[in-house]
Amino acid sequence: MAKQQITVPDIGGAEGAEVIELLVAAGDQIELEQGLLVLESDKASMEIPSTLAGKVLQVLVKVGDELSEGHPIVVVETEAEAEAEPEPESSADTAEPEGGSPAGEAVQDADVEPVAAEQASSGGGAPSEITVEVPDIGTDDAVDVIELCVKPGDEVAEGDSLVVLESDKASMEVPSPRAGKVIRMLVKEGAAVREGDPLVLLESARDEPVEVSAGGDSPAASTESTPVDDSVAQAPATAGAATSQPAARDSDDTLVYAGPAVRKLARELGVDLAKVTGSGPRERVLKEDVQGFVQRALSGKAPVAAVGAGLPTVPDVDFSAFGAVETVPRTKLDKLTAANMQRSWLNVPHVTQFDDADITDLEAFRKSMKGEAEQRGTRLTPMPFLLKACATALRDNPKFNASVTADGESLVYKHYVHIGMAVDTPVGLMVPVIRDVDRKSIWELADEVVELAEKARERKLKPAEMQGGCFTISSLGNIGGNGFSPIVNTPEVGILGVSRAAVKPVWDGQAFQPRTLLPLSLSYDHRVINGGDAGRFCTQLVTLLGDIRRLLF
Ligand code: CAO
Repeated sequence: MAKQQITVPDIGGAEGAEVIELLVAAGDQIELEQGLLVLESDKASMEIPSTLAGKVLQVLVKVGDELSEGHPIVVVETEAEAEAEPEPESSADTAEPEGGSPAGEAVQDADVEPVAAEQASSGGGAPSEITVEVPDIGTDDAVDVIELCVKPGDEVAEGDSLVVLESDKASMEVPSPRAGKVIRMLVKEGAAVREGDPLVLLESARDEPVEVSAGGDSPAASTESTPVDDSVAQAPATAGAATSQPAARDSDDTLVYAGPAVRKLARELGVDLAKVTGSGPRERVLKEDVQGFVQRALSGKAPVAAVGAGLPTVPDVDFSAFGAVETVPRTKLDKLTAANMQRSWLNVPHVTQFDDADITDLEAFRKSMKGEAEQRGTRLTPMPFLLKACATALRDNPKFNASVTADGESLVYKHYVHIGMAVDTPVGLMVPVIRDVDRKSIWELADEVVELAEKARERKLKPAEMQGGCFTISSLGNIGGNGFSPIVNTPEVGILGVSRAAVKPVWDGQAFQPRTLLPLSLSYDHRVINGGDAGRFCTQLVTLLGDIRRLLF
């Protein structure tokens, strides 16, 4: 038997993805690939599969925690023999409090091996002295010691906060790398320290090499914050490792506690943080607070001036006055999609151009290839052809493959053609991005359409798989409708809406012919694209889809 720890895998650079659902509990037997928990970031929700089979000894996180790559999730007892030393007295069960640890804390129990990490190689047993130093704090500048959380003689558990440091950008707690006893404090409150400076002399229970900064990210790297709070700092169950809590002045010179990611979100949404009530400890503003503020503003419950000056508010109606109602909280993804739509709608002057493509020949060809598609284990819908046609039109009409800089001064032309595909999922709209569409074959695109749509519906998309799009296709073809005007997925400047193809009579000069027509609606950002550009783009699409041999050129 061996105890092993499973950590958050590469989630495409997402920081502070929130645990929205735990799928296992202590005592559960789990299989390889079995879902452990569901994480939700700004862009996606994703199920994190187990990389081990065995029995769950401990779940180290809880719903609401915000995790990044490398954060420990569960401790699993596996059948395999442990390569590390025999189990010492202090097991994971005693070293870690019940209820798990919050985001930012890396649980480093010596006898629990992170799955991806190398096996420990210590002899263990003998007490030793450790000098805990200032870890990588993401800056060469000195930072202040603003709080000493322990004193000589204190017993500390691994992960307990020893001191709190503060720079002009963030504050961070320095965790104890090991359980032990404080022998001496090597700094005073108010001292200025740099990376590597000694902070605390500890007597550790065991003689092992110690990675002092093992607990967490540097404040510079951390995008989510954990409070610097006495109770939090002292309690191993909730102590953050290297966490940041920038307290910066916002408008009106109000001191606002919020992490960098929260500030970024607030900037993007045009929210004045000083007007947001923080629900975190010490009234720290969380992402949810900003999102809630925007939601309330959009529904008329908060001062709209904060998100869109001069907009009249939509009144809050008590629908229960008219009959039975049920109020269901929206998912985070749902609310973010709403905020993004609103942002695009408010910022981008939209125009939509409509046309029909005659896909009679395309459909005949596509249907003739269905058997071959099946043999290849894929599905050939109109989507791969639409992607290919759009890629050609994007190459030939580079303004559609551009974005406008935030100051409106320049256009950024992209020399790659990555196209997003809107996917309708039970939890909301997701837009995975197919990369280098112009360089892929129809079969390759067909495979990717199937794979990405499936991943989206199973909530397995990584944030990286939804980034970098130049243009989006939103196909409601399998659902129905004659046409719709999609909202541009900013900072992209164009989006193609595709409705249901239907056989219609088309006059050929002598008689009506039954032709399969595919309704297209191209919405574009009129700050960047002129009607003429859009007309040319749309006409080229219609021509390409009308005769797909042209896609060969
Ligand atoms: N006209 C008629 N039939 C169409 C069609 C169209 N425009 N587009 C697809 N179909 C057919 C397909 O050919 C397929 O039938 P066959 O198996 O007989 O060939 C069937 O409809 C189902 O296709 P599909 O939807 O499974 O696959 P797709 O590649 O066409 O689309 C995807 C994939 C992920 C884009 C789609 O499933 C989806 O989720 N669409 C919704 C997008 C959305 O929500 N947009 C709104 C965003 S704004 O709120």
